Amino acid sequence: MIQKVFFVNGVERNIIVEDDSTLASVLREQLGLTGTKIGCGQGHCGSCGVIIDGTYTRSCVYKMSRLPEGACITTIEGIGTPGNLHPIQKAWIRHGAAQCGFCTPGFIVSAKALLDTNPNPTREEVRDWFQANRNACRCTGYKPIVDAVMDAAKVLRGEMDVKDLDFVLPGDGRIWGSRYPRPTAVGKVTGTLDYGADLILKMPKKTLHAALVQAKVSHANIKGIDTSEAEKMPGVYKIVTHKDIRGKNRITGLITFPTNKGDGWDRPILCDEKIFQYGDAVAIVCADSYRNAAAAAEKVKLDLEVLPAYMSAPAAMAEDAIEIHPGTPNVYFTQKIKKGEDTAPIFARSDVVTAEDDFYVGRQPHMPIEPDVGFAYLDHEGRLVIHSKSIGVHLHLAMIAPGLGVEPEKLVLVTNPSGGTFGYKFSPTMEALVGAAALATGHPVALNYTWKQQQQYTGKRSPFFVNMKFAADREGKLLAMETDYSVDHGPYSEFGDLLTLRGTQFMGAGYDIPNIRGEGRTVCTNHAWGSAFRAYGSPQSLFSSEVLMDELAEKLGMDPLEIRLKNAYRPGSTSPTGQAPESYSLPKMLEALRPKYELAKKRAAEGSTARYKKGVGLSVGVYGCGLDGPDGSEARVDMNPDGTITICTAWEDHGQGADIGAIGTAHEALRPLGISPDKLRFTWPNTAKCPNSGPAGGSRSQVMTGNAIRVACETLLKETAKPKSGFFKKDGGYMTYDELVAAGKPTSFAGKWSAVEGAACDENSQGKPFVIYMYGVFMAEVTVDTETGKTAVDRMTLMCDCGKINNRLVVDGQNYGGIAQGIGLALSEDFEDIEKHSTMPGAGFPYIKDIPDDIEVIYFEEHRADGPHGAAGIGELPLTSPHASVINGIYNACGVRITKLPAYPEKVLAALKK
Ligand code: MCN
Ligand code: FES
Ligand code: FES
Repeated sequence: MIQKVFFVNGVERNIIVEDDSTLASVLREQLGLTGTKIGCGQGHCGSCGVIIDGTYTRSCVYKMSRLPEGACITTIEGIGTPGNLHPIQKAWIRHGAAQCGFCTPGFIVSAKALLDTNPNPTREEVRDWFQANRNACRCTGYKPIVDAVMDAAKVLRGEMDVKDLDFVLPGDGRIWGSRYPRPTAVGKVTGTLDYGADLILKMPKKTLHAALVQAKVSHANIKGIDTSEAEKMPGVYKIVTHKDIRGKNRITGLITFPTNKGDGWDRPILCDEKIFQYGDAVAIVCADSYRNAAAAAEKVKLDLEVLPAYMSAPAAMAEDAIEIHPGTPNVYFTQKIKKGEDTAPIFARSDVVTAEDDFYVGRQPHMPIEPDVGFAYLDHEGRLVIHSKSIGVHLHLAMIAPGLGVEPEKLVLVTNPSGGTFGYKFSPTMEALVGAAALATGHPVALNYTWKQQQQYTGKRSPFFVNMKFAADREGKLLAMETDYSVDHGPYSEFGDLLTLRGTQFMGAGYDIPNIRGEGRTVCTNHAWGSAFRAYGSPQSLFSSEVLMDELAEKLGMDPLEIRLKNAYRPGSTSPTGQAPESYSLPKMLEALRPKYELAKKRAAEGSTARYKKGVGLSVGVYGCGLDGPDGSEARVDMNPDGTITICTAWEDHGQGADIGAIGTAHEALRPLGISPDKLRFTWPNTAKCPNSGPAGGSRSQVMTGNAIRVACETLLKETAKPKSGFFKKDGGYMTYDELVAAGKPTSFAGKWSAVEGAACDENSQGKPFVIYMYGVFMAEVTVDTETGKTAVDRMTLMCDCGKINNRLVVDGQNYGGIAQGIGLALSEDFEDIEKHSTMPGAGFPYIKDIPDDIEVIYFEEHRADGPHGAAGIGELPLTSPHASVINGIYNACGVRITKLPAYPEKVLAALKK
């Protein structure tokens, strides 16, 4: 133990700390300053940033033993408070620089340290600073963060009035389509919003802390689990194994297609008979502290019979491969596509031009800065309540209740403020684990993954191995497409069939291709399980068709823009699923891009040198908003006695902006009331309190839940309208809460909406799976260093049609952040090597200097008849195909066609040498 005297935010602290404790743990656990977040815990992300005696420091790797006597520490709490925001915090809000907000306190502290030493930085100096200090953000694409720092610096230098950072409500009081800040922004920029790990520190003392016993092999039979030594370790309360689980001990994906050869009950909560992938949980040690739990977990002995591990789809498909789930073939689902005429005779014709290639998009990791976290307890009504980062509370309740052996009405799921998920939380992760532990111990149980566990034991993007062929006439009109692909979905089948269907829905999307034949298959492997990842299936599908499009253009001697323009959806076109598009924005966007594209090509030609080759690449992006078929949602609006209105939904917030999504949509629908937006409240999802709004996946919420909110608000207006009165039949206004109560009328109004035109795809992938789509055209400008093979993306342009925009800050932010993830997917991100790819730098996390500061987004707000106030979705559009534009740019720059991602420098260099 060491006694330490130091100052935090000007207050003297005199405390005793453990010899090896870090500053971050002392601030959070001993001083209760939870504004300082812990993301990676390894010095790679900067979310734990503080200032020590004027120096910006990552507190998670700073040992207390090093702290000088009397040191002065500034944390986010010392920079500004909700009632007294610092200009940097105000600038963050103004620019929408906090999405999930988990990185925000660290960034703001870092920006303060920068501006204290350099009050007048250039944008590049700001970027250099964040790069050097490893401030990482997964949501924003960094541009809004630099915008915020530049504005804050101006205010601090006295060149801008701090009031200019405030949002000013327009004269008509309307916030729809504006840059109104999201309601959670103040909590995020001040570090006062509690995320899962913060809530754990504020739990009652009897809370147990869990550590997982995990497999260190990828495939094995379990012959024994010996917990005897571990049970004797200090602080251990109970070690939970499969024997303690009351129910089926399986998580189900719920909807398994009838032609799926598995039954969907293949994912254990705690492994009983087999290990299916590295990191699989076998036991949960529950102890008085995480440290004791983790030490005891090391002592649990597993007796395993190691089996051959099939780490890719081709390996698991080999003749001699054993069944990973005995009784179910490793290839457990097949999806065909059949549109128009047979394609074989078309490809055989002598007057057609064809292109064919093989493509691979790999196991992109989601890499939220906040690792997975949650807790469970039995509440005063005897219900099991589980708090997590779930982005589908009602869905997950149904997926885990039978496995736990809990009646659905005795189970409650709640979403905590979340530091990003990007889709990995479409699958339950630790919910059933903490649930089982709470049931087995009768205590609240908390589980906070390390960042390594986040990488190794949550789902990943499923790799697609694709072969694709195009046939076109000599003028470049597409005549036919053939596809053949295998999806490596890891060991667990949940949503694997659906993902495979996405392949047939989005390969070739954006173009009118009259004749298509193809087949995709879902393959069970022993690598990381496949979960949803932003744009779900389309980055794999569109990478193939968008790179092949360039190959076809080259064979035809056509420009990549012209061939896209020739084939883009127009009235009379149909999508690969035979559906008529609901918006024909693609040709407009391509036309509008043309002058920018010509300029970009000119810049590339003029900027290239013998060593540095510049190029321009294009891609088209399309994705649906919703779950297949007639998706729908539910919402409720509650009038409150104090004149506020609560928009009650289970719209889960990953960080994308469910709060402002709900409020912006409701405010527009309630405009006749003349209510000011600060009188509208939103809800955190809770299955016991909120209607079933469905999961926040598939970019569906603005459309589905937005419509349910609109309907609920319209019902409120109808039910509360006072009769028109007087000679001119003037509007009588609307009843207040008190008036409704006095009249014995309800004060809550339900709204339900479903997409009646939707029709799920048939066995040939034909149907109308989504009523609304998002459309975009990406242009990447890249530089390839021909000596190292390294690619830099200099500039990105996106032409974007997401319908009418609810909130511009949000939509811009979604686009910048998604594009940044696309650049990562193209150049660096992977989770193939389980050890090497378990850290942020190891997995190729894009830091600020990997992402261009120059990102331009141009909107084509085509009104959607089925969208609330004309909106489509946006969340996933920016990650549909930006990576394809980067790869096409590399070819344009130096003649290297990378078809298997990521385009690591050594891969580009090897191809250059060839
Ligand atoms: N929006 C808008 N105007 C439109 C369309 C949408 O202002 N015309 C706003 C919405 O109000 C909402 C946001 O944009 O705040 C996204 O809306 P939508 O496209 O409906 O998507 P969801 O709310 O269903 O969010 C999910 C989507 C998905 S599927 C993933 S994955 C994803 C994403 O959003 N993960 C994210 N964006 C993310 N952003 C962050 N920061 N973190 C994640 O984990
Ligand atoms: Fe400290 Fe990531 S750098 S938590
Ligand atoms: Fe930066 Fe989410 S806002 S990680």
